[in-house]
Amino acid sequence: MSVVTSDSTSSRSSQSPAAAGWQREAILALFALPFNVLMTRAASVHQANFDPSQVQVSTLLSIKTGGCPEDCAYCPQAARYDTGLSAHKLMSTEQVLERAREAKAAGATRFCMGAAWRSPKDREVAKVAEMVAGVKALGLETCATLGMLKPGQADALKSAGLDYYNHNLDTAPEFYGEVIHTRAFQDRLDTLQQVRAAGMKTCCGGIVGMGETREQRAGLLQALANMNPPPESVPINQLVQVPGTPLHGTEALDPFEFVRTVAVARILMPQSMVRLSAGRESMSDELQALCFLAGANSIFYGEKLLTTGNPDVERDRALFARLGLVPMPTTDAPGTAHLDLMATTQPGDACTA
Ligand code: SAM
Ligand code: DTB
Ligand code: SF4
Repeated sequence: MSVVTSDSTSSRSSQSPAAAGWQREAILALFALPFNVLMTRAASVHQANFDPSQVQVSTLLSIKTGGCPEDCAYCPQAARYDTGLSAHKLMSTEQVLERAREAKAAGATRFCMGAAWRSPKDREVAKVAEMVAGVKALGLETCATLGMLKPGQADALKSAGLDYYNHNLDTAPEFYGEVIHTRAFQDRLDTLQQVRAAGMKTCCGGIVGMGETREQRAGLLQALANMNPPPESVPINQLVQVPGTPLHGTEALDPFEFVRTVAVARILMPQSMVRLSAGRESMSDELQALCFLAGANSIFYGEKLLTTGNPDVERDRALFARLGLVPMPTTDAPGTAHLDLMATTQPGDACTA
């Protein structure tokens, strides 16, 4: 019996990106490591860059739901798919602030506002900017995901106090055309460029479990890691399969392959927050624990993502307690976040974003 004592990626050339960035072969070699070797590697990268007991906690709110003209094959909010979703127009600022206050009381430090737009109009950006300013004034970090941005819009959001803009690559450039036809991969890079130019941090990741190959998962991570600089926040979503969307019925991804994807993301982007994002509701506590060990250090917290379910806050509080995890203080005000996720809650005080 042979014993694995080293691996093919331990050479300097493949362990860190060359000037040209991460190469696909080096990333695939990481994916191919024995599971325990990959986990050990990812955990040590995590530990070298973060306190591994800390997990950043964000809450999502859909501020404008459904009726989207795009054709993203995974998305329940695309108007062209019959998913039974009830659409709603842009919420009022006061409604949004009420939800942000609830999120803060439940222990979130970042509040992310999502809108089912292809690209917002300037007057819509002005309304969101008002919400951003109000959420920021509550002492929360702010994030928004509104679709593609036109020149000037990123600046308006930054001026209002937006910390992060979420805009995902979603998948590898070579698989992208099988998932989305109404806008190009390059459009996404262009929006991200505007976000950077406005001085905001980027939250950018993708979805796995859409029928892509391992090579394509590596391609997504390659595109993310080779951004200069890489995104500060990297959401790794597992496809939430919604009846009526074209991807409903896609063969499920092996959970260990999902964990491998998280681990490789951690190794490629050592200083980014890697978010265990959509898909947690269907994951066991044990699987989530493996993802945290692999270097995930951020979650969405609250019973709902945008339109689909997320673990309820009681389950997450219990999970944090079982694993000895604690909420990460915000970078803006270190040490000020006292997120008593383990506290007993009263009915109705949980974030229902
Ligand atoms: N409309 C904007 C856009 O597409 O950029 C913002 C909202 S959109 C719903 C934000 C992200 O949610 C998508 O880029 C995708 O990565 C993720 N998402 C949407 N539906 C999903 C699903 N069923 N499973 C996992 N992630 C999903
Ligand atoms: C991200 O990467 N995942 C979040 C957030 N960014 C906006 C959205 C997940 C959406 C899952 C499907 C839904 O709830 O509609
Ligand atoms: Fe629209 Fe965004 Fe959903 Fe695509 S992912 S259909 S752009 S809401």
